[in-house]
Amino acid sequence: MSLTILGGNVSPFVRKVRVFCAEKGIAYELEPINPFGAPEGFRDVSPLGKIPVLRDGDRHLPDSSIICAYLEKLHPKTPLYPADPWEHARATWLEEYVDGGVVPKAGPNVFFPLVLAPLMQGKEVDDAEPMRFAREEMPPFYEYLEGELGDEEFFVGGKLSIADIAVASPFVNLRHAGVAPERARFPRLRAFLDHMHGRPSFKACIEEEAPVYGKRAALIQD
Ligand SMILES: N[C@@H](CCC(=O)N[C@@H](CS)C(=O)NCC(=O)O)C(=O)O
Repeated sequence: MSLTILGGNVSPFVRKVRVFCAEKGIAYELEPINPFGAPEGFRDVSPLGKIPVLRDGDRHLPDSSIICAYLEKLHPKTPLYPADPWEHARATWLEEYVDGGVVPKAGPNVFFPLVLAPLMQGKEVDDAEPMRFAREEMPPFYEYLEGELGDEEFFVGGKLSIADIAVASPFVNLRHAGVAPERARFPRLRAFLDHMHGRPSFKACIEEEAPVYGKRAALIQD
């Protein structure tokens, strides 16, 4: 059955599903949908009006976390959820921490004003407040993630899981905005992000998005 992901490529939730598919070797098509100007009838397939939505044949499934969990069952090869119950719970908690905690702060306060607003309005915006937010309000999230990662290469169970993909995805949006956790203060998280964003799964997304959204990435300092 053919799979289609409905959603715009710069959404961290859409990217999470795309990277998940790439890591598992699942083929899909991307059907661009802007949730803020969605076609009529979009709420029939996405009752909350959000992206992504997965189309599997003639059925539709919303929500990146639900979609990834479904795809894991559908394609159990190359598992991306830990088998151990505690590790599974920890991986899905980290996914929720980022989806429900980091993205709602970083999206509207950093990524939107620095990247999307200028594109939509066609003019430069004052970056003082979004950069203050990034400097002062984001580090508690980095601190928690740095602690959870510890000295490991991956967040859970010593191998790639949904936790790593979920954590790394919104940091692509921050990167587009010219923001990254300070390397001296968060060395392990920063090394993790370098490694994740260099994987072919993330790299393909970043290279696709960068020409439109990534102009500020060069501003990132260590
Ligand atoms: N929990 C959802 C969140 C999806 C979400 O918030 N997507 C944003 C785009 S990044 C959206 O569609 N926003 C439109 C809206 O809130 O109306 C998921 O994991 O898929």
